[in-house]
Amino acid sequence: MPYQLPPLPYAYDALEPYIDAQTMQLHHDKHHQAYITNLNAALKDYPQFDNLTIEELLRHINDVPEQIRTTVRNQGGGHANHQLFWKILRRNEGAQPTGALAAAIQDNFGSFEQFQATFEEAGTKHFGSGWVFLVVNPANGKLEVFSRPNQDSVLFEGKPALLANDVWEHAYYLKYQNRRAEYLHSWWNVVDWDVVAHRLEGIKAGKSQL
Ligand code: MN3
Repeated sequence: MPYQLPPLPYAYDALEPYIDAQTMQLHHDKHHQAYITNLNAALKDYPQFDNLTIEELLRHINDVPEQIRTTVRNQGGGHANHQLFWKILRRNEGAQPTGALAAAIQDNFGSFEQFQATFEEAGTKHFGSGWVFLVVNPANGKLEVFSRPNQDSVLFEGKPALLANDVWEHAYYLKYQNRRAEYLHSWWNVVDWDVVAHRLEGIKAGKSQL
């Protein structure tokens, strides 16, 4: 099978108390696995895509045959979004961005606090399931915050993500129930700013974006 679930790079309880262990276990082992299983099933009879990374596949979503394009879009987007999500999480003990990342956030949003407010608002106001992203717009190098529905990937629009938060109910409902805004606010405690800073360097250097 071309795509496999990467192991979670830390224990299920590593993000407690902000994200609970049961949510992490279900989210990684069941939800993320399901996107991969369904993606592989959709691609089973299309060996021409066997050697593509998930990033290459999504960047060229319009080359995928129409019969399976919607499935690849949803399930492949789900795989890519979750792969990014696990990578940028770590209990940060109140740390904030530093260096070039902090400067870029300040330049684009005025302050770290304003950036956080913009990101939380995008997540709170997003109707239904989806994701909130912080991306680099390759056209002008500016940082942008926006939400996208379902499992849409920012790779479809060629905008590499610095970070992303999952606002599907499966990401927070066990602990936060209907309180999505509280989840979004609490989530800042588990963003690994070192990884995000490293991603910004990589994006500027034109490296892989997943
Ligand atoms: Mn999810």
